[in-house]
Parts: sequence; C-alpha cells; structure tokens
Amino acid sequence: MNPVDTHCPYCALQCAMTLTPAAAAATPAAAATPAARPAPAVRPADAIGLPVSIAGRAFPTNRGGLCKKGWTAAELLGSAERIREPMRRAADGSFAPISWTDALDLIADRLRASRAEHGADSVGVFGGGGLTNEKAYQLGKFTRLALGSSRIDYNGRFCMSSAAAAGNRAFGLDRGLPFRVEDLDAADTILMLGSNVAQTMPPFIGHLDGARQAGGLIVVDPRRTATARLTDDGAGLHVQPAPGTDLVLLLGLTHLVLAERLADTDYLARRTTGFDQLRYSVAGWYPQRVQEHTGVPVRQLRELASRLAAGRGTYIITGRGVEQHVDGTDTATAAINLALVLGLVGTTHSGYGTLTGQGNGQGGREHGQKCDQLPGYRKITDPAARAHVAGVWGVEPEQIPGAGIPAVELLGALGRPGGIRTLLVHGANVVVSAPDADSVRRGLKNLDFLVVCDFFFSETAALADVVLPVTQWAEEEGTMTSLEGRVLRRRRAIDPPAGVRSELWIFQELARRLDAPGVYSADPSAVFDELCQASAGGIADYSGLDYTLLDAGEPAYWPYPAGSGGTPRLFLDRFAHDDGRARIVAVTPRGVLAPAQTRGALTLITGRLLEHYQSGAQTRRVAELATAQPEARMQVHPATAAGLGLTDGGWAELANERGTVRCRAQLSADIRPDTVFLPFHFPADQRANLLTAAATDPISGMPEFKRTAVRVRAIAGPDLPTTDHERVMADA
Ligand SMILES: Nc1nc2c(c(=O)[nH]1)N[C@H]1C(S)=C(S)[C@@H](COP(=O)(O)OP(=O)(O)OC[C@H]3O[C@@H](n4cnc5c(=O)[nH]c(N)nc54)[C@H](O)[C@@H]3O)O[C@H]1N2
Ligand SMILES: Nc1nc2c(c(=O)[nH]1)N[C@H]1C(S)=C(S)[C@@H](COP(=O)(O)OP(=O)(O)OC[C@H]3O[C@@H](n4cnc5c(=O)[nH]c(N)nc54)[C@H](O)[C@@H]3O)O[C@H]1N2
Ligand SMILES: [Mo]
Repeated sequence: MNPVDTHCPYCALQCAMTLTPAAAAATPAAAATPAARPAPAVRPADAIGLPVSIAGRAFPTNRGGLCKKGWTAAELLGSAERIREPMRRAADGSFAPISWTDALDLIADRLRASRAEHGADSVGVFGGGGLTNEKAYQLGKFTRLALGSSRIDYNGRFCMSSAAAAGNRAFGLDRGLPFRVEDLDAADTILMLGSNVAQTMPPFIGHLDGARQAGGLIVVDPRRTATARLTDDGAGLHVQPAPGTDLVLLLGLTHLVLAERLADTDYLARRTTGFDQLRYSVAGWYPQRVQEHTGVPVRQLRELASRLAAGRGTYIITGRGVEQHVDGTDTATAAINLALVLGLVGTTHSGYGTLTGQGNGQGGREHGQKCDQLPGYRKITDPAARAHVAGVWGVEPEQIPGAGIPAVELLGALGRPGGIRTLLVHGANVVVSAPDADSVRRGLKNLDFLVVCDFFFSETAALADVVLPVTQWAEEEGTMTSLEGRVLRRRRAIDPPAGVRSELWIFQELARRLDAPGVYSADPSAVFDELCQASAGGIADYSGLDYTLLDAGEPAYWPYPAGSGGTPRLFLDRFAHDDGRARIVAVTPRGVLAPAQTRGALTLITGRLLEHYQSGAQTRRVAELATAQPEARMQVHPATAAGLGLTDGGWAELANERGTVRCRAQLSADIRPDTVFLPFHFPADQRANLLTAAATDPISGMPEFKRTAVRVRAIAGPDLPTTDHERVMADA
C-alpha cells in the first residue's frame, strides 16, 4: 500500500500527516518539510510493530509539526484493547461476542419496542464532534427519519455551544475562525482568553510568533500555563483573573476603550448596530470596580486597553476557559463587542475567533446532530429549511420531527419515566466528560437498553447492553471541517480488523431493519454528495464541494456554494445578518459575581493536559502517554497547600455536595491561591466531573465546567484499585 495523506485523529487543528502502511514502511516517505516542533519527521512503523508509520506533513496550519498525541496515534489502531467484534452484556455484567446479524437484529427489535411502548422520543441519540461530516450528517438523518425521534444532541454542546451562540447572535453565522490560521502570523497583538494552545494545539503556537516578537501576546488565564509562559521575556503579558470573571474584565476593557476614545467610531457607524446600548451597559464598569471583581490591577487593565487599540493587526481569541460558564455566551459576546468597538472583525489583518476543540467540532455542529438543527446549519424550526431538507431526503416535511433538547437536559432525562428509555451513543464518553457525571452514570444504568459504538471499552461502553466496534481514522474515508472552517479529506490507509464495521454501514443496516423512509448509503462519497445538496442555500453551504476537488488539495473554506471558490475570510464586505451589519448585543453579569464561596471552599477549574485527549478513552491506552500522565493530580498553590496540610505528591480529597475526588496534589505557584485545577481525562473516582454541576448557560445549554466550589483536605493515601481497567470495572 502507498503512503496516504490524511489528518490527525484528535483535535480541530487537524494537523496534516502522511500514513505509510507497515508493509510499505521499510523505506518511509521522507517528510515533505522539517517538523515544526520537537518530533522527528517520521515515526517508523515496522520497527515498533505498528500498522502504519506517521509523518507530519507540510500544511499551512501545522507546518509539518505534530504533538505527542498525533505522533503516537498509530498505537490506537492495533491496540490489544481494541474491540474487534460486537459484544453483548449478559445478566451477570460480563460481555460476550455476538454476531453482527444478531446484534443488529436485537438492536432493531429493542428500538421498535421502545418506540411502540413509550413513543418515538423515548429513543435518544448522543453524537460527537469527532465524527466525520458524513457520519454526523447520517446520524441526524437516521435519528429523525429511521427512529422518528427528536432526541438527538452531542458532546459539542459541552464545547462550542456558547461561542457558537454568540457568533450567530453577533454575526449571523458561526464559523470558529472566520479567517485563516496563518493570518495570525502577521498580527502584532493577540489577546487569548481562556485558551492553553501550547498544550491543546501545540503546533498552533508557531502562529503566535509574530505577536510575541512584537511583544504583543496577551494571555488571560487564572493559571500561568505553558501558553501564559509564552509571554515571558518581553513577549507579552499574562493576566491572571479570578475564574469566571472574564465577562467583567471584558466590560471593563470596553469601558476603557470608550473612555479613552480609542473606539473605531467610523467602523461602528458603518458596520454595526446596537452600539448605543453597549455604551450605556459598560458605563458603570470603571477600572477600580473591575479590579475588585476580577483581581486584575487597574494598571494592567489600562495597559491592556491601550495595547489592543494600538495594535496594527489585532486578534481577540476565546477558548473553553471563558466559554464553559453559565454566562459563557455573554462572555463570548463581550469579547466580540470589544473586537467590534475596536473595528477588528471582517478585515484582512484583524479579527475575533473562537478555537474549536474536537477534530470535527466545526463540521459536527453544521450538519444536523444538534437538537435544533438540520444540515447546512439550518434551523429545524424554519419551514423553508424543513422543506428543502425533506426534498433531499425524499420525505414530507411533516416526517421530520421538531426540535429536541440539548445534551445536559437529554442526559438528565435518561432512564426517567417519560424520558429516554433507549440510547445510542456515537463518539462520546459521557460517564467521564459530562457534568455531574455520577448522575449521568446512574441514568445510563436505569435505561432499558444502551448501545455504544466505539473502538474501546470506554467507561460509557462498559455500561452498554451492546457495544459495536467501529472503524478508526486511518481505516476510513470521509471529511472533517477544521477550526478554520476548511473542509479536509480523511483517507483510508489500512483495512480495519475483520470484525469492525463503519458507522455508515451500521445506519444502513438498522434503517433497513426498521423499514425506514429515505436512503442510507454506506459509501462516504455518496453521503458527502447528499450532505452537500442538503446544505445548499444554508449558512454552511458545501454545495460546490466533492471528493475530487478536495482530493486535489483545493483549500475549501465554507461557505462554498456551487460555482464559488469558497470563503477563506468571512465578513470582509458584510456580516451574515439581513442588514449586513454585526449586532452589538449589550450584556451584563447576571446574578452572583463571586463563586458561591462557602467558608473554606476553593474554586475548582478543570481542563486539559498535553498528553491526554478528552475523557482519555483513547490516550490512556497509548503507553507513552499513559506513562507520562498516569493519574489525575490537583494543581494547588503552595500557600494554600500549606494551610491545608497538603504536600507535593501527597493525597488530597476534593468534595462537594455532588461527589468526591481523591488524587495526589501538585504544588505549583502557577495557580491563584483561591483556585485549584484538575484535568478531566481520568476515570472512576478521579473524574473531575464528579464535582461539576449540571448548571447550564440559559442561551447555549453549555455546562459550567470551569467554576465549581469544592472543599479540599489532606488525606492518607487511599486504598485504590491500581489499573484503569480495575477502576472502571469497580465502577461499572
Ligand atoms: N491535549 C489536549 N488537547 C486538546 C484536547 C484535549 O483533551 N487534550 N481537547 C480538544 C478540545 S475538544 C478542546 S475544546 C480544546 C480546548 O482547549 P483549551 O480551551 O485550550 O483547553 P482547557 O484546558 O479546557 O482550557 C483552557 C484554559 O482555560 C483556563 N481557565 C479555566 N477557567 C477559566 C476562567 O474562568 N477564565 C479564564 N480566562 N481561563 C480559565 C484553564 O486554566 C486552562 O488553562 O482542546 C482540544 N485539544
Ligand atoms: N470537567 C470538564 N469536562 C469537560 C470539559 C472540560 O474542560 N472540563 N470539556 C468538554 C469538552 S470541550 C468536550 S469536547 C467533551 C468531550 O468529551 P467526550 O465526549 O467524552 O470526548 P472523547 O473522550 O473524545 O470521547 C469520544 C469517544 O468516542 C470514541 N470515538 C472517537 N471517534 C469515534 C467515531 O468516529 N465513532 C465512534 N462511534 N466513536 C468514536 C472514542 O474512543 C471515545 O470513547 O468533554 C467535555 N467535558
Ligand atoms: Mo471540546
């Protein structure tokens, strides 16, 4: 087999890589460009018994670089823990193989029964932002038509929903970066709020070099992260506010920009509406008051405001740190407002963007696995959208159910009378990653029937009645839409293990058994063509695209209507609202400003480590990554630790009304003394989400992963089961 050009299985940067199947890897293809970051250019396959070798490939976003996760991804393919045939759980909780025919017959029977007994909406579907566009599209169609259910949503609700809601509200369109990643290279000022790209998208940091050289990288994070350290030595500024106070910080900066007459009044008049309300809403946020709420000194606020206004190429970028809050939509809106007041958005040299997280977090939110949405980023409640999509699907609009319920609400309805009785999971590990995770686990256990498609026995799959093994990135064809809205080809380099199937095939087989209306092709190219047709005329219009064009390497940024050449930069002439203007929506903090501080409580924030991806279902199974980060550790300031009697490497217990986490403490002066940090990649009793609440942003449905009150104390080393497997099984 020949070397195959594709993209990484993990995050939305979608680093370009070349896979060389083992048999052909004896003389590995030389990498086209030097790897941008530490990794050598080619990881040989045969030498270490991997099915493919991986090489970074020249591409504008990663410039040949890969991070540790991408570099070691081949281990997932041949992993001894890979599920290689359908598995059925017996009454005693053990799993035994079952044939594909029996598994699919059983699932179809149970789906029919649930529907007959409890109605179509008793069947729920939970998707993921890692699915290809083809799978995400087909999952939405299958749910609406074959299951007749409105109950579909996905893990992107935990990730992009607040920034998406803010983008839609302000611009009439949500494409994470409305510009190209390489546009950042020329900027002299970049404000990054709540994003730790040095660990979450390592090759991305090359695009910050220009701003660093100009001394203009500004990082806002309650922790001095690897990204914050990029501002050292005159490269910029690290601002360290109290968690959850970014909205006030942004209102304060906007106040200063207006007070010091740094606003672009001409731009505001030409390109926006709503400025008058904004002026009024920020009037009370004078610097001293902002300092009191955020802990950011007035001097720093003033410096920030003047730097942002002085920049000759200025970008404002948000990440999950500011978005995963109950006011995440308003916080992202405040960041957009600041960018609009400075006249940044819709120019060739400046802008606002949010960094989409999952591999297909962008495409996954465009083609219909969101509860309120049809393909092409169409609203499911819009009669014209329903008519168009029904036409493509060959059904009547009335056959498409209405809007469903967002992820946290859907998970809250699991196993309840009148709620979800049967659930299909495609590409999410909610037992680890959903807020208030233990109540989700209980909900899953109360279901009549749970089906999980995965590569591994994830903590969620371990609770399933039937687990179906599916193809991985290097074994399948499809498309992914990256964080810059560029549609990319995922290509098959090797065959999947014999007992593994594609999800498109599974949808086809189940639809046939359910006598579903509509056609369900198992051929990704045919599904993509249908998706393009369904998206035609919508916001995320892909109708000018096909595999031939993508295979030719054409940079394909949506919207890409038939007959166009795509849209690398959005909003240069107009925004997507009918009047062509951006809407400034005045926002103010609602309710309590300080975290619910009970006496002695600390604020827990959660997030990521370089080595692990999300729930860790994949990366905890890669030896090199698991060895580097084998368990959760709580980052805590030495002064706080001293007061609590915690030692570096000693055991700590974090607890609140929802749950308890026990893990080792890691003493570090890089975090605020009032704050502790936990990664959310670990299972069982080290799940950070045992502590987080299911409270959500009222506009987006985004849960608050990044501000939880916890009590912390030192404990003697607990008597823990040692391996992940033992922990998961003890928990299931
Ligand atoms: N290694 C790795 N990379 C990944 C992923 C992964 O799991 N592992 N996941 C991918 C996905 S899906 C996503 S969404 C992205 C996420 O990428 P990021 O947004 O960079 O990731 P996080 O670590 O969740 O959060 C970023 C930072 O927010 C800070 N933070 C927490 N609370 C606050 C707050 O109130 N205010 C401010 N200003 N900052 C705060 C945290 O200290 C943290 O350093 O990463 C993608 N890349
Ligand atoms: N406390 C806390 N919790 C968080 C966050 C946080 O910052 N803090 N971040 C949130 C964010 S931003 C996100 S994106 C979520 C993600 O959280 P999860 O949804 O749990 O994400 P993953 O761990 O990537 O889970 C994907 C699962 O699907 C499998 N999989 C991968 N690709 C495919 C595929 O193509 N088909 C199928 N069927 N399966 C596949 C993987 O093996 C894995 O088991 O977590 C959220 N949870
Ligand atoms: Mo995410």
